[in-house]
Amino acid sequence: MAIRPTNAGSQRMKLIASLTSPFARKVRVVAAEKHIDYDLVVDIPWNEDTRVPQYNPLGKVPVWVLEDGKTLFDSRVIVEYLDSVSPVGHLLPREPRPRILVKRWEALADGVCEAAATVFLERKRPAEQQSQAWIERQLGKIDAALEMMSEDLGDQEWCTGEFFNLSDIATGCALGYLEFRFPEIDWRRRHPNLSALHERLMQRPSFRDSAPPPA
Ligand code: GSF
Repeated sequence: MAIRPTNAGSQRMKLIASLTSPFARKVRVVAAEKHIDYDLVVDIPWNEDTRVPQYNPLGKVPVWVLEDGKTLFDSRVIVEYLDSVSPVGHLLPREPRPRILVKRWEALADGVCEAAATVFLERKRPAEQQSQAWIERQLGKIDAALEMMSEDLGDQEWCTGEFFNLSDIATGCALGYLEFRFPEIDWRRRHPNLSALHERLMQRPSFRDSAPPPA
């Protein structure tokens, strides 16, 4: 995998991503676990010179560019595609109920990332424009979601039981994002089982290699 500037042309598949996006990290972990080769194009969608809107009209990363130039977004669509094109280590079960339970975990974990990113952005606004009530509302979602994750994980090794899958990847990316942006949220002490899950995940090269860069 090579990190290339945004203007590199290539027939190889590309992932357009920022290195801090938890949604992009989910895609990077999935691609690594599935041994899918691609070029990583780092593009920060908030920068003036971003080219993300040329690939995704919503202006958000991650975007996956296929060999023929077709673009895929958002992260849930991308990871489902990557899982379906490579037979290596399925990350989504085939059976409807187990499959939808994994996607439910993913929705919960992505929801934590959305709420956390909302708080992060709100806090970057001028102090007098920030809404404390809005911030509290989002932090409440994060707390409630962590509570549910911890309860559903229980004393299992992985989120849905004995097999590692997309539910663990999505959850690990959400926990990693909280650790990165909100070190003051004490989820490790409140939910030791989530902390242990995160430690287990960080032993995997896919997680270690995609950790957010030091701030
Ligand atoms: C969320 C992507 C997103 O919010 C997904 O891919 O799963 N549902 C989408 N990306 C953010 C960066 S981050 O918070 O990960 C983004 O690109 N924001 C730019 C913007 O203009 O909103």
